Amino acid sequence: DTADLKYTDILPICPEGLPATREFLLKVVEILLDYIKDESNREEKILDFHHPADMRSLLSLEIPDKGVTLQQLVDDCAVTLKYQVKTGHPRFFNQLSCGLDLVSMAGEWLTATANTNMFTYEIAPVFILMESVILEKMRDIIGWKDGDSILAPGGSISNLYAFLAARHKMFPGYKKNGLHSIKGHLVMFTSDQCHYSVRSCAAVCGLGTDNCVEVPSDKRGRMIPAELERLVIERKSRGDVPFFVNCTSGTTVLGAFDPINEIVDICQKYKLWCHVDAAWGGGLLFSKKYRHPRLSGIERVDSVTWNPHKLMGTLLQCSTVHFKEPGLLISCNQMSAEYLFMQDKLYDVQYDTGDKVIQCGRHNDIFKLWLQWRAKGDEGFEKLMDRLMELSEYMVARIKSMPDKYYLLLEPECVNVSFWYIPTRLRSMQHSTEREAILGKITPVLKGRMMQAGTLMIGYQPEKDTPNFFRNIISSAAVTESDIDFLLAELDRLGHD
Ligand code: ABU
Repeated sequence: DTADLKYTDILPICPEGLPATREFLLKVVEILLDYIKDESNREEKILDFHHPADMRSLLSLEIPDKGVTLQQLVDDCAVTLKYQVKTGHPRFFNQLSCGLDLVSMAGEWLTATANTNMFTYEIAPVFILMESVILEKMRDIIGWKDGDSILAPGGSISNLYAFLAARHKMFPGYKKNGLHSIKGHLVMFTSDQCHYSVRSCAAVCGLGTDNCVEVPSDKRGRMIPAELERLVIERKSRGDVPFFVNCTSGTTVLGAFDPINEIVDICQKYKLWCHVDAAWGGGLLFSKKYRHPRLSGIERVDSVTWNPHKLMGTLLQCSTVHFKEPGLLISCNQMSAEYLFMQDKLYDVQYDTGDKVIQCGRHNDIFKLWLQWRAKGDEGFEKLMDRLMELSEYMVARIKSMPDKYYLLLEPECVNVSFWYIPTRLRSMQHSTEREAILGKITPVLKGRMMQAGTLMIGYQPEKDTPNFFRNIISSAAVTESDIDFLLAELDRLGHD
């Protein structure tokens, strides 16, 4: 019984502690399994919302002077999950990463148990080889026979790696001489719908956000290539040095795909690096039905960010960045730390991948993806992509069938469905900027009601001149048509007044 036992009674401190260790961990696993059971039960709420001060009073968060018992730790685990938002619930449509892939989760459990660092083959031989195999496969799906890749802690950092490699390619002296090696002001370009991490590259890498030029997008949120060319010419005429274009495949809010081929043509004409941020839309590369035309031309670009933790449902976090040119990552980022990356090791030190990155400690994000991919095969991911898109099309059709209650903002290219719910009192009002302004105020109120009820979660945001609207995401394998029917009926129940 773990009732009176403490951490000193289990491994590794207590050599005879195997039975207590087993009992403690099995109790924790029971709690996790109960959570998984509840999460997949549509009768269960997604969340039990409390404001921060109230939540604080429901929890015992203080760290005591003397450690608590193992039983208390088990209880702590249960309380933690009691108040956690169930992101794997079939009615959680709030973020780009939704759902709980159980094979990937099993991988994460193993990863935690192995508890190793991904910087050297020496201490992570199997995981390093898995990384090599999976990243090569992803490059092959992009359309490259060669190149190099790395897993990074999130899409924003993956985009930063692309920026750094592009600058290194154009100004190899920057690594040693810094700013002095660059004559003129570097300028980068991205659409006004891009993820904010692209602008962040300009801020953290010394360009300044004024030199991250926002290219206008069309009504569906896709970059307008003619505008890109106009802005490149304009900046060149000022004496600036354009060097990097970010093209988004699956924008965060609208799910738009910038036209890659047309953008690559411009990049080649003006000798600019072309990066594709496919953190969100990259999963559609698996789908014969949806890959084209959305991602057509991706094989022509210089680098690609692609996050398996989004559409592919790999557990958070799992982000990858890929380069067409081999050798660039190591050349750009290598610091040759002598205590870690000795060149006279027993094995081929090219497998010490930690010297390709700007961090030192590197979490193992590969095993959960490898295990999940083994389970699904390429075919399983293709089926998942097609199913998520099919469900989104179903939702769009249902919304269109009730024009008095719902207003669809645009035909989506991905699983982002952007819409307003229209309460009864506004249904007879002509759709106009005045009605949009009112709907923009109603949307957060309705979101608040959803969270209080705990039955549904959908994200909302404003976008340029468009006031707040809902952005519904279907990226969980748990979702069915009946959940979409429920979503629409529940919005009507919560918001009809
Ligand atoms: N990195 C983008 C995630 C944003 C979202 O889930 O809405």
